[in-house]
Amino acid sequence: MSKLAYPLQLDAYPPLAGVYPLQLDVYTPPEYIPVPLPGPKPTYVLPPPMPNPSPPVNKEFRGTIKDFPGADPLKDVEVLRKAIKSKDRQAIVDLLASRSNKQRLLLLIPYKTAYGKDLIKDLNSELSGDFKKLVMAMLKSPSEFDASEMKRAIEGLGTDEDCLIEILSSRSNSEIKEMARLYKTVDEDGGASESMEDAITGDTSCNFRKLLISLAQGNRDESTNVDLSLAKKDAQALYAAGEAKWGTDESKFNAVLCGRSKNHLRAVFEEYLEMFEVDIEKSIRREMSGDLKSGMLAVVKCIKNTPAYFAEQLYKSIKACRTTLIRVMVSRSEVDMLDIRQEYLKKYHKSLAKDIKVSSLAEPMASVGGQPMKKRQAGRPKASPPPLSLNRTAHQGTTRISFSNCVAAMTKTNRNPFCRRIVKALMLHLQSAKMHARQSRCSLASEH
Ligand SMILES: [Ca+2]
Repeated sequence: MSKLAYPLQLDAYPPLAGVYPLQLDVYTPPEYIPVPLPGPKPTYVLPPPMPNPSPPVNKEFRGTIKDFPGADPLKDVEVLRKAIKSKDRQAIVDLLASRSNKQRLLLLIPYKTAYGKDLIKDLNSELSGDFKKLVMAMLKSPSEFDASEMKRAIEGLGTDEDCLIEILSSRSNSEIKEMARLYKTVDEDGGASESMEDAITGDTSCNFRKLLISLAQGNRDESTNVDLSLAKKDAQALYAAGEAKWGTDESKFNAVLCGRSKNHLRAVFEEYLEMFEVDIEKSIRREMSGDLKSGMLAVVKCIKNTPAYFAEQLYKSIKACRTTLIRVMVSRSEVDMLDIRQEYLKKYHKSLAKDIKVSSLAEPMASVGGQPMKKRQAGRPKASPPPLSLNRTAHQGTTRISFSNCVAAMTKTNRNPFCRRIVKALMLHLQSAKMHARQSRCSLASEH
């Protein structure tokens, strides 16, 4: 025993006959003889030089839903028509969730041409509940959907502040401007519609209103360069307007948080933390309250890390508010759903797809008429639901399954079903090969 103690004394081991010491010089590698390839020698052509040596780098696509390769609108509308007629909801899910927004919108005219009917109206009368809301959302362009969500948030019972905050703090200037343009035209009653700004003004108050109006201008500096000395000055100004002051100067926060570029603000937040040893989010929590606080926090979170903000929105809404769940899934599936999935896993140590699948199958906890929980508490006490016939409950059950399948599908990349079949076949093949290897190993072991 003592011989084997550290430091290891290698000579303490008895030499193995014929093995040690290794005689490396005995080994001679086989001579390498290049085998000439048949056919003429290939010629290499250098790729043409890039037209612009430094084009803006296109950020990699981080959504889950892409254009489905080779989708044929004429065939798609046929599938949809058949599915609507036979009430086959799964076929509707399979088709719509595997097409990009652009491809879905391209179905509207061929459907009308082929059947003389409006696809949206047909689906609207055929579907129900959250599934219907989801499908209706999927058949709007992103800006149209934003405008309709803003309209619902403002004109519905009470105000859905969370929706206003989410949309206005996360969209780009051009997206906000297009949404405001469409807001005026999106009017289901066909009457003249007021501007988005007037609607916000009429429905909100005080500093929260000022924050939303600032954001609704869609006028944020979108340059990418950062001026560090200005960042230091902004950080000092924010501290002076909040923590260092009796009360709070909210207008200073508005001016900086709604006007400056995102890159600049990231530098401001870093400077703020370094100079005053407190996170800007913590200062906002201490200085403000209510909707203003949640609004400012959303702006800061979106600037710091937009996918993380949406992961949090999903986590909060997954059980409580179907409207938010639908909005986030539809509006981010072609933007940054892959990043949102990662942030969700990082933050909550759970899979977003699994969480959505489980919770969307369950009875929604507080989604009544599309209003989040606090609206209902503020309003009349909830009337007890009318007794349901067995038939209706069963119908609601299948609708819920379709809803769940459809939202869950949006968390995954839409692959060609043909590719999926090949992968499945390969997996089966691998499994059987493994099983075969195991069996032969077992039989070998039993022989010995
Ligand atoms: Ca203060």
